[in-house]
Amino acid sequence: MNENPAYKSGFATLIGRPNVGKSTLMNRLIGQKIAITSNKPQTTRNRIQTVLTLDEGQIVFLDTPGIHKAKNKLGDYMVNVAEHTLNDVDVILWLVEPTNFIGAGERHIIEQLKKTKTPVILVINKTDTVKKDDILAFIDTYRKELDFCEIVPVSALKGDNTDVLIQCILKYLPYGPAFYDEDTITDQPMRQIVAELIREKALRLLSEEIPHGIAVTVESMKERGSICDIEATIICERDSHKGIIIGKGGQMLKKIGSQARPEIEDMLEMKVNLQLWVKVKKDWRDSDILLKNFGYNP
Ligand code: GDP
Ligand code: K
Ligand code: MG
Repeated sequence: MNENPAYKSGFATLIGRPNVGKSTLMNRLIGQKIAITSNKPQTTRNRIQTVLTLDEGQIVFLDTPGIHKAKNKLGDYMVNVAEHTLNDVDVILWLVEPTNFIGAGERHIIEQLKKTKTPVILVINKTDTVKKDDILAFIDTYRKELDFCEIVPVSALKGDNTDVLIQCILKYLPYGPAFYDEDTITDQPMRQIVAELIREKALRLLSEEIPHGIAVTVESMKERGSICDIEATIICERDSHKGIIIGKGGQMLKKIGSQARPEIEDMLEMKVNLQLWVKVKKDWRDSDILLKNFGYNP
């Protein structure tokens, strides 16, 4: 495919407020679940890179943590990653909710986008939740705020119009050979994906009492014949949280494990024996050393 002079390759980043559907869209575009999703903001902490290889070209997607005002060192790191990415990519996909309301979060993003020369595609997501006729008004509202190279309404959840979005992205990529082998889907280490899948289940199952204060580390992954033994630890900030994560008679921890296991099995294509532990590490979100430990390289 690299012989083809019309072949294109480049980088696209997904930005937008927390919960707008960035990870869902990226998973949809590459046709596989790599980035975890949940209805809690700040689900995505690291920069996740995924690859879509087509006959016409190769798109490398960067799913960034949200651009927002930071509250602690982890937040700081997440914001920096997102803002630095804007000038380094070929095209920016700005995802927004299907609404006429432009709030402080959107204003902050508009300010960042005004500073970059990178073309911006406005992606109006979640169109499955609104009437078709209303979408034109949303387009008009946003068009007044910034010069977009394209405006594409989609439903990441249903997959509506995402093929059109892919064609739009390709337009803005430079000609050139593929960066990655055509089988590559992500540069995330396997352990990190496993950790993220567990974190996703924990986020979804635990009540609001434990908002973002958990991390997951995978201590070991060992193949034993046709089974993979995995040991992982959920780290939380308080003793009281530890109790909630474990649950009565260990029920919550069991539930997290039994929801994460089939997805890990799907990804590894083998049976998994998952052992989960819970540990308390106070204030890990403000410690550089602990952040590094969890793979967030500040
Ligand atoms: P992120 O924080 O921007 O990465 O957002 P996520 O991808 O984690 O999605 C946040 C929530 O919005 C999840 O509950 C998704 O299922 C939901 N969501 C994402 N895209 C769509 C969509 O197109 N339609 C609907 N109805 N829900 C969506
Ligand atoms: K989310
Ligand atoms: Mg996300």
